[in-house]
Amino acid sequence: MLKPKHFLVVGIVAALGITLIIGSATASISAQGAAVAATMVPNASTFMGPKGSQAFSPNPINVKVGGTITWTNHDTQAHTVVSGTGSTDPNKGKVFDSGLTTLIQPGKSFSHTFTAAGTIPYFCEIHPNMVGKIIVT
Ligand SMILES: [Cu+2]
Repeated sequence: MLKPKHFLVVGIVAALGITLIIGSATASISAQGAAVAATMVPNASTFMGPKGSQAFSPNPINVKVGGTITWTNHDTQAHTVVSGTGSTDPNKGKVFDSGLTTLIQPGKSFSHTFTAAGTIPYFCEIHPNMVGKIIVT
């Protein structure tokens, strides 16, 4: 027969065990990172000047470190997404580049996982008027 003191010890051990299980499950979820959806909007390539910042939606895109953005092309034309401020940016493509040989066709998507905090400008290499910004926190 267990004394009340023993029940207390068993209870504390069980509570610690449950806390550890919940804690490790939470850690594995955050390690996988959040999925963030974005799009190339319909007629995106015709958005010139200031309106070019509406070609990608949402803009800016907010994502946590370890999170993944998936851009889906809702336009009828193929696009790309490449990090940088424009075609002449020496850092163009340093963070990500969907590529000019593997265009993101209408209805298709491209994903990138962000591993460091920062603000990253990006654009479409076919239509440099299409610009956006990613904020990784
Ligand atoms: Cu484009």
